[in-house]
Amino acid sequence: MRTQVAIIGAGPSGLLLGQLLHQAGIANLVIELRSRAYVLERIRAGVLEEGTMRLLREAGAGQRMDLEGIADEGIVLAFDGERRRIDLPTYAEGQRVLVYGQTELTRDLMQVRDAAGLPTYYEVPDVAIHDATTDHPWLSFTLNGASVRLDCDYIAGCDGFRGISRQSIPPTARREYEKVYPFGWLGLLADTPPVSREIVYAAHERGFALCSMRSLARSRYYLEVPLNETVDNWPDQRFWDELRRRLPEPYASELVTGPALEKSIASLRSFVVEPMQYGRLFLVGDAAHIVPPTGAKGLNLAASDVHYLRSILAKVYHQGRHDLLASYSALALDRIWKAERFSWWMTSMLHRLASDNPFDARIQRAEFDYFTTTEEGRRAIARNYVGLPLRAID
Ligand code: RFL
Ligand code: PHB
Repeated sequence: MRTQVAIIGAGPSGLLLGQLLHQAGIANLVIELRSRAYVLERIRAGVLEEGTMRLLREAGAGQRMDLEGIADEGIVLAFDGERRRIDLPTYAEGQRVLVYGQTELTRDLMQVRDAAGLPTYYEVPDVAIHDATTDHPWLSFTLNGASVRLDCDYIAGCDGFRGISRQSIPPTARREYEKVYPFGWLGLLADTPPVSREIVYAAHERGFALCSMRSLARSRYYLEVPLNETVDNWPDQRFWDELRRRLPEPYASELVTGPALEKSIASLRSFVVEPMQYGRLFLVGDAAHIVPPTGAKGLNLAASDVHYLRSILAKVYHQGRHDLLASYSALALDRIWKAERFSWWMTSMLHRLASDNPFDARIQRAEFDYFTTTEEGRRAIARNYVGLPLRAID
C-alpha cells in the first residue's frame, strides 16, 4: 500500500489533519488501534476556541457545531463562595468560545471523512514506524490478520499520550518535560439542565469544582479528588452532595441532580516532548503534549498543531518548500508552551494544593483577587482562555 501522509490515530488530531490535507489535494490514510464505537464513546473536551472552530469549518465539519454549539461569552471564577465573571469579548477583542463536545466533533469529522470516501482502518494492532529518518518512511501493521506495509512520504503521529509514535523516537533524540499533579478530576455527565449557562471554575477549601455542559439539557460536572480515589467510592448522591458544598450561591441551591450517564476519573498532568519531529515523523496533539484540563486547552492545542503541519505540508507539496519541514516543531511549541503555562497556572490557582501550608492558600486567594478584579488581570485570563493567535506560515 502507498499514500502520501500516513496518519496514526483517529482522534480529533488525526481526523482533522486528514480532512484538511485531503482538501489541499494530499492523499492520506488513517490507522486507528481501537474500534470506531470506542473512539466515539470517550467523553472528553468541551470547549472550542475560535481558531479551532475555523479549522473545523474549513474541513467541512462545522455545520452541526454552528447549529448546536453553545456560544459562551463569559466564564465565572469563584473562590470560597465569591463569584467573579470575566466577560470574554470585552477583554479578548470580541472573541468568545463555543461549548461543543469532543464526542460530537469526532462524529462530525468521521462523517465528512466517510462522505469524501477517504480510507480509515479501525482496530489495527501492531503499528510500527520504520525508516523515519530516510526519504522513504513506512509503517507496518496487522490488518484483518495479515501483515501490511504502508509506504508514504510523511508520518503524522496523532496517537495520543499513550500511542507508539513518540516512543518510536530514540530517547537520545528527544527530551521530555513533565509535571504530575497530586489530584485528579472525577467527571459526571447527566441529563439535567446545566446550573449555569456559562462555565464555572470554583475553588473551595474542600477542593476544586467545575460546572460545564454538553447542551442545554445535558450537564458535565467535575470534582477535584485525591489521586487514589475510585469511581466506586462515588455513588451519584455523594457526588451531588459534594458538588453542592463546593459551589457558591445561587448555584448550590439551584443545582438540578439526576442519574449519572457516565462517571470517570482523569489524572492531571503537564507534559511536553521536544522536538516534535524526528526525520519524516511529526507528532501532533496529545502525542506530543498534555495539559491539565483546567484551561480547556488540550483539544485546541491539537488543532493548532494540525494548522501548522497542514500549512507546511501544503507548501511542501505545492511549492516545493522543503525548507519549511524543519520549522514545524519550533512553530508549534511556541504556542504550546504558552498554553502549558496558562493551564498550569489556572490549575495551581484553583486547586487545593498538596501543600497544607496556609501561606500557599493565602497566595492563591491574592492571585484570584488580583486577576479577577484588575483590567490587566482579566485581560490576561480572557486572552489566554479564548486562545492565543495562530501564526500564518509564509
Ligand atoms: P486522542 O484523542 O487521544 O486520540 C489519539 C487516538 O490514537 C489512537 N491510538 C492509536 N492508533 C493506532 N495505533 C496505536 N498504537 C495507537 N495508540 C493510540 C487512540 O485510540 C486515539 O483514538 O488525541 P488527539 O487526537 O491528539 O486529541 C487530543 C484531545 O483528545 C485532548 O487534548 C482533549 O480531550 C483534552 N481535554 C480538553 N481539551 C480541550 O481543548 N478542552 C477541554 O475542555 C478539554 N477537557 C480534556 C478535557 C481531556 C480530558 N481527559 C479525560 C483527558 C477534559 C478531560 C476530562
Ligand atoms: C468540559 O466541558 O468537559 C470542560 C470544560 C472546561 C474545562 C475542562 C472541561 O476547562
